[in-house]
Amino acid sequence: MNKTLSVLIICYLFLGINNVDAQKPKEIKRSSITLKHGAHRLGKRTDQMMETWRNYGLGQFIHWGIYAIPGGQWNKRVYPGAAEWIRSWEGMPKNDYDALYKQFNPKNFNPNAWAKQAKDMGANYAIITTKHHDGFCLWPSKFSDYTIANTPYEKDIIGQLVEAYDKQGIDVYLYFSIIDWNNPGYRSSIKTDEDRKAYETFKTFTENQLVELLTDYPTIKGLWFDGTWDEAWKEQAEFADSLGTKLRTMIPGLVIGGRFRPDEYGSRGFDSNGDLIGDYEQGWERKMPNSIEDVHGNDWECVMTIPENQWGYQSKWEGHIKTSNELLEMLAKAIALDGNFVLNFGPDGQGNIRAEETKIAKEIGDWMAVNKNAIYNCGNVDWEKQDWGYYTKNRETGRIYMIVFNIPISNDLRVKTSQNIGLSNPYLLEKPKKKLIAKKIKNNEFLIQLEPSDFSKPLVIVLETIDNN
Ligand code: H79
Repeated sequence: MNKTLSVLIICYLFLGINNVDAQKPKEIKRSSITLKHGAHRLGKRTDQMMETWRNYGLGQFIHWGIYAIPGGQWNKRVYPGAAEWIRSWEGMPKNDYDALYKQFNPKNFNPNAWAKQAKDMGANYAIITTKHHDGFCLWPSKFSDYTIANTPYEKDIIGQLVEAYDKQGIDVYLYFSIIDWNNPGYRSSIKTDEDRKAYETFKTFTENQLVELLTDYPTIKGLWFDGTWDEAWKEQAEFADSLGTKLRTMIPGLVIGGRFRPDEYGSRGFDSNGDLIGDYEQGWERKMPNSIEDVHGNDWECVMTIPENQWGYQSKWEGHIKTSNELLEMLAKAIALDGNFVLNFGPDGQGNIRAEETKIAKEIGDWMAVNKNAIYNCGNVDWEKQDWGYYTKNRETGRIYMIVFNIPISNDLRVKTSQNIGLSNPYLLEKPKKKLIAKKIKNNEFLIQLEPSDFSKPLVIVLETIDNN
């Protein structure tokens, strides 16, 4: 055999192996590098707690802290970034920011009203900031003076919120920023021995605070980590891994996303073999996957803002403000791609949820009240996507829903089922008695005929399938 031919054959073999790799990425990739602090599990978690998480559908995010006081403005100038980042702006003197807590006294704070609003919107879980990058703690942490206990308000905000959401039957997840601009040991990168020493104290502090949160609020279901992109944190694979293990022992079933810990090469989210670290993919922040291939068979969650990029209270909302119909479309898409959708709210410095947010919550809630069956406990259908919207499928009953956002001028909605799956009796979820016609036009292809009508809200059609296999 000449040299060129053997090179070709070797290349072919490699390509062959790579193709197998593409179909079964995990098993093959697994053996590529041995990692001590990479993924500890391949594939989805199958326990009850994670089943519950998977079926939430819709969640509410709350960003609250002392950044709500300036509300994205200082000395009549508007900070162009995200309001919760205002401390990092040259227009905001650090001393002024760091003194804000002395005036934090949210007179209108009503935890039951927030929880009720989440419930009425149809949220099954809530993610609540305990501490953002500024380091200010909404709970009376023993390990810091920069907490709610030292504000004029004094009372524990997190405790009240956990109680209120628990009462509404909404599962609570605590947001925790690893970045902490207030802690003297915090470093974004470690350059000197002194930095290393300081960072050791910061690690102990971080561990203490997390243990404290799980001890004080034992009903919470998970932790939502943020601010883990620092070089300093990316070097803490061993520490973060053992801390994660410890936290998971404190609350069995605890859900922690892929953003928490790096592997020993500093890879976050996915380890150096490409396997998901943690319980679900946490990278979908203000963006969404486009197809089921983009989520690689993992659990995932999208967290979304109503304006382009404001999480904490920004008194001057600028740019495009999403409508409830746009947000419902994102929700439907998330469910159709096997994820959850979490919508953010940023209450003001007095504890009020702004009117625009309340309006959107109400509009989503009104739609959910009628159509929640197409969202809760639902996931992906492997039928060809059509332009009218999204299919979802109840994981227990197998019932398929069409969530329709675009009605063609013909009023006919095309449905292409999988092999030998027929349709009978489609009906509108909001009017179950009114049957629609599914006209068979080919094998596995139907047109669902709507009557010309003005729909102002996304429409849900329930499909009953007939398995002719
Ligand atoms: O809490 C909300 C945001 O404040 C927070 N996550 C949501 C849930 C968030 N902080 N930053 N980001 C989201 C975007 C990250 C920006 C980064 Fe960078 C770009 C991180 C690293 C490069 C900004 C610029 C921070 C460091 C340099």
